[in-house]
Amino acid sequence: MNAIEKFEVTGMTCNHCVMKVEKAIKAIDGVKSASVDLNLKQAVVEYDSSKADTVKIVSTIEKSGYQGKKI
Ligand code: 9UX
Repeated sequence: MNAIEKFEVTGMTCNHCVMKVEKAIKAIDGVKSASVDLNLKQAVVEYDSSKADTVKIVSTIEKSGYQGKKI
């Protein structure tokens, strides 16, 4: 099934941070799109819920060096 979820992403201070997080999320199998906003501290991710899940997305944000939380 298609899923769209929002995540709070804290710790990003510049647009290069944004690109790092977006690239990491987009590399997850099943992710169709990822849009990260620096000012809103938010990531909106569209994914196939049979392949990816919110835990995987949060752990990927954390591995990129930031703090992620499903909202
Ligand atoms: Mo910008 Mo972000 O120089 O980890 S890339 S602060």
